[in-house]
Amino acid sequence: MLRLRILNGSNGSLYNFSFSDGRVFSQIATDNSFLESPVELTSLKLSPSERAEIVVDLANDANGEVLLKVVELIDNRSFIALNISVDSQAALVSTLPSSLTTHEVIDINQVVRTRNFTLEGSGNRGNPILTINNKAMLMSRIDVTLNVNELEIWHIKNTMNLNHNFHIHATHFRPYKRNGSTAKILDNEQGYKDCIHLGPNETVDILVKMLDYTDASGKYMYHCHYLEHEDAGMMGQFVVV
Ligand SMILES: [Cu+2]
Repeated sequence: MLRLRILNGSNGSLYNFSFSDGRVFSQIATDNSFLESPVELTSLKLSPSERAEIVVDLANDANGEVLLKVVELIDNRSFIALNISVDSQAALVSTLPSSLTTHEVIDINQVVRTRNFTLEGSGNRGNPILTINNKAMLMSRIDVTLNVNELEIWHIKNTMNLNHNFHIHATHFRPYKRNGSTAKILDNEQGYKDCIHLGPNETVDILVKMLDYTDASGKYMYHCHYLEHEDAGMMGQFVVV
């Protein structure tokens, strides 16, 4: 078995990873934590800055090659990300534990408030203006002040016919709902993350609780992690007090 940590380190590509022979693999961790148990997949979608850890069984590949393939979902390019040469040692079988960790059970009744973050666009292709709550990033402005240890729902709405994601500095969060439904949070998103994908016109609810970093002058960012979008203004700043 081989354990791989995969990062979409691109500026603005939505990547779908799979093995060239379509084999099943197991995702064991998200951006920030183990999943409670391995999730079996044949493909894995990651937007810019999202990470995943996977385990692939190479028991039948001794002295062969296994290719990890990427399809870029926005413009449909594809390429080989990794060419794995398997020796007889790497092909040895080991067993993946069925239980990897236990996540804190979050009591929704403890939610203190819901904040809305609306991702919007105006301008034109040559001069796009991308905003969160109708404001483009401004270094001198603090958009949100959070109280430490308070559980919040952040309701993020993508109003555009375009892919975005939402990344928060200084913390990690738990995905809660997609398009209003807890069931639409995928099995491989059921852990701690710091970036979540929003397809065109999707909404995502996440559970946020700051545990540290209290400093009224210490600014942190939240932003879309598609580079050209954050550059065009889709970013805000928060402090924790
Ligand atoms: Cu974006």
